[in-house]
Amino acid sequence: MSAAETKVETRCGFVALIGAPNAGKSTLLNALVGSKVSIVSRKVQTTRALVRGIAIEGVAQVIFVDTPGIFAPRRRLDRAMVTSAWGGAGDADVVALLVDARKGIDEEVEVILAGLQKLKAPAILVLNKIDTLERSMLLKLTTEVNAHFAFRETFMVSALTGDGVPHLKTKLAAMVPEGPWLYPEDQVSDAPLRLLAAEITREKLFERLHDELPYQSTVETDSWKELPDGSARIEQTIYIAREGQKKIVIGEGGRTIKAIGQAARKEIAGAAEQKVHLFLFVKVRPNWIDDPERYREMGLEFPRM
Ligand SMILES: Nc1nc2c(ncn2[C@@H]2O[C@H](COP(=O)(O)OP(=O)(O)OP(=O)(O)O)[C@@H](O)[C@H]2O)c(=O)[nH]1
Ligand SMILES: [Mg+2]
Repeated sequence: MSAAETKVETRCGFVALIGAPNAGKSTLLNALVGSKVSIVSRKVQTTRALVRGIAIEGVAQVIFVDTPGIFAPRRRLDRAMVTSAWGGAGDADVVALLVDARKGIDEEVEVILAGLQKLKAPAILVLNKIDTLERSMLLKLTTEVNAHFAFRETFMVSALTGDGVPHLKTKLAAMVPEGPWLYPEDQVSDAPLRLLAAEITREKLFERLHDELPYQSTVETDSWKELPDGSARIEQTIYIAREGQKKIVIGEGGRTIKAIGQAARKEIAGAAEQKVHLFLFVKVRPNWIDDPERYREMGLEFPRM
């Protein structure tokens, strides 16, 4: 074969981002992809199902898989989330464990480190949130974590500032196997817009509601109608568990739901690249957390027990 005929081998593969709740997995996914595909909040357990974000790096197409945080599950929903996270890790070509560098190794991280032994894919360590501490602390932490599990490599990043993210992306792109790209070049997410829209509204709920409420609620897009003027009419339902929670979600004079709706509408319009009319409905469903239909909507397997 002459030089002119030399074919460039493309690469394509899945990199799962796993870690304890709040480690910064979704923030890192968005930074790697360069676009917001997964919701983020200051609260734990924000991500509930696998979220794929697609990035191109040289000859490689990398499908980053954001996963729910891994923790000791109590409720049925928790179990479904943790199972989905380990499932995402099990199916990946490379597993990246994110550790909040400020927190270091705690009980949650120890459990994940033990679980890594069962995976076949190569694992790398990503110390995240390096903007929050002295560089000198990082070396000690690297040694400490690697004593629990022999990672292929350790990276230090700030998903928030972007520090170290391009380097990490280049290295991960070289680790995925050779093969044809699975998605069109300009695609950053495989999620349908109606699901992304529900997630955006859920993010606004997580921002504005506190205590148990975010964990006892879920959001679904019921309808999405294209109007003749090019705008979309979207109806969503916020499911909550108790009647008493309704007045908190709605707020005094409807203030809370209005703020949630306004913030969500703006962001959904940006994602859909069209004008959006958003209608939010609040429904009390004491057993939504045990309803298989809600899990299907979220993209989760329904755990029998
Ligand atoms: N200072 C700092 N904060 C960060 C960084 N990365 C993420 N965060 C913050 O950490 C919080 C949690 O971020 P997420 O990306 O939602 O974390 P997650 O791991 O996806 O959390 P779950 O989905 O709940 O498991 C948010 O407030 C982020 O802004 C970082 O590099 N530096
Ligand atoms: Mg997340």
